[in-house]
Amino acid sequence: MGAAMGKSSGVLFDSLPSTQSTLHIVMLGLDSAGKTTALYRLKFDQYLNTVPTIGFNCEKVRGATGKAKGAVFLVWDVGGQEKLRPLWRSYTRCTDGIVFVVDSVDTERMEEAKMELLRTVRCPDNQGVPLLVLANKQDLPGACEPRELERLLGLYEGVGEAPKLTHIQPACAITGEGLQEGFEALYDMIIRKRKQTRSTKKKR
Ligand SMILES: Nc1nc2c(ncn2[C@@H]2O[C@H](COP(=O)(O)OP(=O)(O)OP(=O)(O)O)[C@@H](O)[C@H]2O)c(=O)[nH]1
Ligand SMILES: [Mg+2]
Repeated sequence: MGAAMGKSSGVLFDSLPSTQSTLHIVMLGLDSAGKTTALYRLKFDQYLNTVPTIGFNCEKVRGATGKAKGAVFLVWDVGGQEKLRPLWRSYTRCTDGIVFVVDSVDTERMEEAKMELLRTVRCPDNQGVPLLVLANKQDLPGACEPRELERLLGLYEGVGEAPKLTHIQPACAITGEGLQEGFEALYDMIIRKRKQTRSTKKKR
């Protein structure tokens, strides 16, 4: 997060083609969930030590797998400490997708994570915005499985017949396992949502 990182990201920014539209992604979640670790793993393909984020980090990240290969994501990683959470709303305005990172071993704060997630998805600005839940820290013993997390976070509560634009992905931000898969799923949801929006517009 030091000056060196700012410099190198500047170089990478310049090398991206301008022809492809960039997808805006906001990464949220309680403090210490692993957001910044995930961002740097995706960006630099290595583990980088982090400090708690005050404010935000922002990096351009490229999709590497499946249909998302070559897609460009502008990822905003926002600090998750309680005092910073009121700021989340200003980042989710006009975003293409939300990534909510959960520490899968932090069962004590799962209810708190659920509350913040609900607050986020219920925000009028975020209605229908594709959501990727990263079930992070799967490398640790006792990590909650995605199925269990789905239940604890109430992911599909109140969802009727229609499949919600939500995906849960087990991950380990330290090794990078699951991160690209997660972004691929998010990319798919964003494309699906765009198609839906286009066809409803046509019907009008
Ligand atoms: N074992 C394990 N530790 C992880 C993983 N991801 C992150 N961590 C550790 O969790 C701690 C917090 O990680 P950060 O990426 O700084 O968390 P954050 O979500 O950005 O936190 P804030 O910036 O305060 O919102 C660090 O010590 C990371 O090394 C993971 O997948 N497995
Ligand atoms: Mg951080």
